[in-house]
Amino acid sequence: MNERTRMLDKYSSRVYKNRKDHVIQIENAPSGQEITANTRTVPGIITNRGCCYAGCKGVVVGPMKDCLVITHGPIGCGFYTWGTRRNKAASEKGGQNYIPYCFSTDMQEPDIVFGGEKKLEKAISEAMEIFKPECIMICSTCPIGLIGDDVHAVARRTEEKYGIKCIGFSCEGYKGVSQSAGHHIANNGLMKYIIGTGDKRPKAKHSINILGEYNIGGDGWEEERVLKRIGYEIVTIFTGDGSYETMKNAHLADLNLVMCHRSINYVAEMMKTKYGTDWLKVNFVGIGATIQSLRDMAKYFNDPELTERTEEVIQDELAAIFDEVEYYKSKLKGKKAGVFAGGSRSHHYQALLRDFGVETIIAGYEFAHRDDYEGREVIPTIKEDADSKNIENLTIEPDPEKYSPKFTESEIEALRRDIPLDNYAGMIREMKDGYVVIDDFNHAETEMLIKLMKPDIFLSGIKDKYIIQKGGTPSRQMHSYDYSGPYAGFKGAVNFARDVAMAIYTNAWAFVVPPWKTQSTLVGTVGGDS
Ligand code: CFM
Ligand code: HCA
Repeated sequence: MNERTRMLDKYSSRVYKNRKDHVIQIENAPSGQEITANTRTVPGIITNRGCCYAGCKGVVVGPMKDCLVITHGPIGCGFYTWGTRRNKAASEKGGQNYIPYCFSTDMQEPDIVFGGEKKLEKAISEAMEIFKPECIMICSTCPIGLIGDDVHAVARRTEEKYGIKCIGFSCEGYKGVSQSAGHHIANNGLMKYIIGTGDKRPKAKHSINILGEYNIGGDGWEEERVLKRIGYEIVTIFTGDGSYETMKNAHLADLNLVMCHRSINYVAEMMKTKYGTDWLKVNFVGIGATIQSLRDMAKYFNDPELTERTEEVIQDELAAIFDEVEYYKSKLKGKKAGVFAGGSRSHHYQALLRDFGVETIIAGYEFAHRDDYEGREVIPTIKEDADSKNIENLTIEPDPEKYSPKFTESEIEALRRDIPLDNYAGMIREMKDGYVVIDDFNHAETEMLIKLMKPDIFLSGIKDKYIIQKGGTPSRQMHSYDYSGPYAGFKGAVNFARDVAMAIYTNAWAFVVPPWKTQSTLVGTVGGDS
């Protein structure tokens, strides 16, 4: 029995039937094994997944700093998405930055009974009075959909009354099966109402947008630092430290870089159709991966001066971190890791771990789709179920005035052979024989896999970090970085290696023996004798 079978063996036949297709153990690598993903979680199983509202508000639209995002719902939902994700944002001179705030209508029982639109309108008028934002976003939570408040009508009335941009998102938590539905709903809103409405052209010779970079722990700033050194102009970032003000002009950039494809591939595809903007898959997590991405970008622009500058910056950045990288390699080489995160990180971080000689023997996603595991080419074979049909798919046509592709179709074909243009590979094909890949992982499976496969470190999130750590395996949060970071780019790689080495070499919990292992904790008598 391999580890996968031993783990699944613990389940009742009903749960086994569901879970068996979500777990694979790699055979004949590089393997094209199929996995089941993006389907409903087994009720009560203690999944790590979040909801549609978390994906829309918490992940995609929340980080836009000059947008005042109101959570229409009970206070817990707003509170949950208030700062915990560590998407950093800096105030522009004279600009607005609402990231430190938490705006909510704080729906109470009478509002649920009698309707919450009035309360929402009152919240908007207070927001206008105090902050005067250029853009308000309204994000719906579960009860809003159930009672039928029309947030889109409120958004229209707000635009008429105050002459600002106001966008409603019907991202009720229960829509779809995870955060992923919320990503799609948010992408649709940005595409419909913001992208393409500005006219500020970039000044530099080569301009880009970064899609799917949320500036967690300052990752986006580290990427920007390197990209600016090379000479790129960044028009806008989707959406970490990003803004409504700059996103309006996104269609005027030369190229879209796609960092987290799971959360933003919809915008990338829609912009390609509407404006002819190409998208290139990049990964700035990992030293080797960052270098590869910078070189792919240079190939796309095919400008000798830019290529030369790219190489200069790479050499300079590598020299600056050389000693520390060598030191941490000596500490980490040969260690084994497990990585469980929501979407693309469980793939991206394998590259960074590999830089330091660490193999990822277990990897799982909370809510990825089959293409994230198996590669984008499987998309046409993915069957749509009722849950995915629930999410609107926009019909996009080329814009009669703004559609301006940079290359001809045959030039694109040639480029595609060389660089990941409108494509991303799946995680499965990069993993070796015997390694385990798991979809919509849960706490029981996490514990079982750790026992069976004994990784030296297990990288995961707040929901399971402490059970892992107290069980004696060091753990670092892959979502929030436990107050550390950045982990992206060259300098970030060193921060990551330091944190991982510290966790492995000071694994205090492994030295603690719980009392129930050495003495009986039962007090009382057996059989009624005293
Ligand atoms: Fe993309 Fe993200 Fe991720 Fe994600 Fe997330 Fe996140 Fe994540 Mo937490 S956008 S899919 S919905 S890389 S919030 S910044 S860390 S689960 S792996
Ligand atoms: C979310 C946000 C989250 C949660 C993190 C975690 C994040 O899914 O709603 O479980 O540790 O990155 O903040 O993914």
